[in-house]
Order: sequence, then structure tokens, then C-alpha cells
Amino acid sequence: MTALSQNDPEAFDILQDERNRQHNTLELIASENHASAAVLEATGSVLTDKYAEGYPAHRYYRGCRPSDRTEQLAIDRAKALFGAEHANVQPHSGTSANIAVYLAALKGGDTIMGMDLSHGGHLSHGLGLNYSGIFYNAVFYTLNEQTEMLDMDAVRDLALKERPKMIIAGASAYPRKIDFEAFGRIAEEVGAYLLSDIAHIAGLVAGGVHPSPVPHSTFVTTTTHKTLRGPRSAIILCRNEWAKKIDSAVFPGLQGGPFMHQILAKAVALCEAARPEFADYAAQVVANAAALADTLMEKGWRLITGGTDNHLMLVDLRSRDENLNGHDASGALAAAGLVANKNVIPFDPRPPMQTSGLRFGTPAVTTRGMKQPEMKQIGQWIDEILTNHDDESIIERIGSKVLEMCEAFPVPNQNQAIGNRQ
Ligand code: DSN
Repeated sequence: MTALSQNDPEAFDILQDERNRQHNTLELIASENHASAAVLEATGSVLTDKYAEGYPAHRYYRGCRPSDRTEQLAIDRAKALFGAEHANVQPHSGTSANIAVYLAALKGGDTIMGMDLSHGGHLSHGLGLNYSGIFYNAVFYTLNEQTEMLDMDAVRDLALKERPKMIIAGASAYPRKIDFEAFGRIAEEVGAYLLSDIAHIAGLVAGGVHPSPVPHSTFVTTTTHKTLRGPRSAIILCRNEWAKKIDSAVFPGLQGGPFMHQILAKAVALCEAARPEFADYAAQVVANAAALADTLMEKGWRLITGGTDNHLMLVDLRSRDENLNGHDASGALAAAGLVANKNVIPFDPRPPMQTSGLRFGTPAVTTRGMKQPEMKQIGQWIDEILTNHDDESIIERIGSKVLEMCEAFPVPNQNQAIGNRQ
């Protein structure tokens, strides 16, 4: 019996449903992971109860000693892990972190220049329907049509033409390393600030398998729950000269009371990410992505850019089946317990709710302890399902094999999961 199961069986049932879902499926969504039991303990803790508007030693309410200790610990760990001069650990999400940076550095109507969302960018980098595109004049660089990679000459040409006040480097669906140093040079040349949004790759940066953008950027933002494997939240890093403006933009500019339980969980995750075993984890995430990508390519599926050098890959479904779209493909995979997302690919003729692509990532399955042999097996299952996406008996047969793999590699933070996949 738990407090939740006693007090609210309906809510408990939902939680158990999610535990079982995570245990009994393989999470291949590139932005998801499994946080440690320690991170979950901090997240679900009594710090939930505390209001602590302000910053350590400068609070509006009394009773903030543990909150001050919490926030200072998270700040110190963030600065040390990423080699940054200043860290703000209060943003609730990646989008909030980016908006706080805009608020600190820009005026309404200023030009920002980010990667086109349909080429792998993020909605908070200037999408017309998002705050970033509503209040700022957003222009976008795209990928090279032949290589499907970032073309730094084209980025520079656009920056020289548009003279943005801020350039945004970073992506949510780009399978290659981003040359932050080149972005930094371009920003300096045109007199722009550089915001590097490393939400997807923060764990790879922390683990030393991806170059750090910190030395080249005015601001760095990241979520903490993707490759970094922490709680669902975010941080901002910047140089000391921006500390005051960033802090004021987060609070009181954008947010009220900080979520102290989340900040404690961020501190825990930052501590975990500084351990040597996290570097091994980050290297394995990349090695696993390469193994999965190779298997899919051997089966004839074309990957955007011809491969990956980070934690994710994008499959062009048209390469094997002109009629298969991402919506149907992800549905067939999910029926066998392989959870991935449909994703637009560069120059995609299909709309975002349909797409011609699938995005796969390896952070979560690597957390379960899987290595290259499992990636090869998963790649073969993906191929078989996509090839036979209307064949329920094949999907069912593979589904039971997936379940066996799930049993062999339990989610480390959970031992309460039971029962069958829904
Ligand atoms: N929704 C995230 C992703 O899946 O990449 C980005 O915010």
C-alpha cells in the first residue's frame, strides 16, 4: 500500500499504468529518458511545498534556508559541469529558458535567426505561432538540400543579409554535430548575440562526446530531462556580464515562485552527470545510435544526412515505401512496443501531422543498459514492422519479443511495474 494507492486509487492506477507502459515498451523517442530513482525522489519531495521567490540569500519569504542550499548547490554544479561563469537554474522548461534569454537581451520586433523548424529547429526559435515568432522578427536558416547538413557559408550569408540581433544554434531533430565555434564567429562578425540551445545534446556535452558551445556563446540554454537524464526542467548558462539581466528576466520577468523540488532534482542530476560513469553512458548513447542507424541503412532505409553522430537519427520512409507516412509507421511500431515519433524531414512534402519521416533516439534504451547487439535487434524489428506494417501477426510476434527484451533490461528507476503492455 502506498499513500497514493490508499488516498486516490484512481490517480494511483494512472501512475501504475505509466510505470507499466515504460517497463513494457522500448522508448525510442530521442528527447525522452528514464530519470534515476534519486532524481525522482527529489522531484516528489517536500520542497514542493515551499515558496522561495528571489534568489539564494535574497528571498521574499522566510524559511528559505533549505531552498537557498538547494538552489546554490544546483547553480554550483551547473557551472562546474559546463564550465560556465553563471547559471540560472529556475526556468521551468526549455521554452521558458529561451524566452527568458530573449527577454533579457532583446526588444520586441528585434530580428532573431534560428534553424527552420521543418529542418530540425525548435518552435521556441521563432515559429510564428510561438511567443518567439509573435514578438520578434524571426528569420530562418535551412539545411543544404544536397547534404541535408548545416551549411555554415549559407548561415553566414543570411546573417550578413538580415543582421539579426540574436542567432540561435541548436536543434531538436538534427543528427549531426553542430559547429558552435563557427556560429560564434558568424555572430561576432555581424554583431549578434549567440544563443546555443543544447536541450537535446546536453548529456553528450556533459559526457565529453560533443564539443561544448559554452566558450563560443553569449547564452546557453538546455532542458535537463533529455540526454542529461534529469527532471523535466531547464537551466540557462551565461557569462557574468549577463548574470543580472538573465536572473531578472527569469524572475520576476517571466516566472514567479521557483519549483524548489525540481531544482533539487536538477542538482541531483547534475551530480550524476559529473560522474565518470555518465561519460561512459554518453559514449554508449552515441555508439548505440550509430549501431541502430547502420542496421536501418543496411536494410535499405535512407537516413537524413546518411547517418548520425549524436543520439538520434531521422528515417526517410519514402526510401522504401512511397505510401508509408510517419503517422502510420509510428502507429505500427507502437503496437509492437517500439515507441518513436513521426517527424518532418527536410523539404518534406507531407504536413507535420503526417510526415515522411520517423525520429529514433537511443538515450532511454541506453539507460536500460542496452548495447550494440540490442540496437541491431531493434533495427531488424523496426525494418520488419515497417516492411509489413499492415500485418498484425508479424506485429504481434515482434511485440512479444520486445516484451522479452524489456524484461531482460528493466527500467532502472522502477521495480513496481507489473502486468502487460496496454
Ligand atoms: N519536444 C521536444 C522534442 O521532442 O525534441 C523538443 O522540445
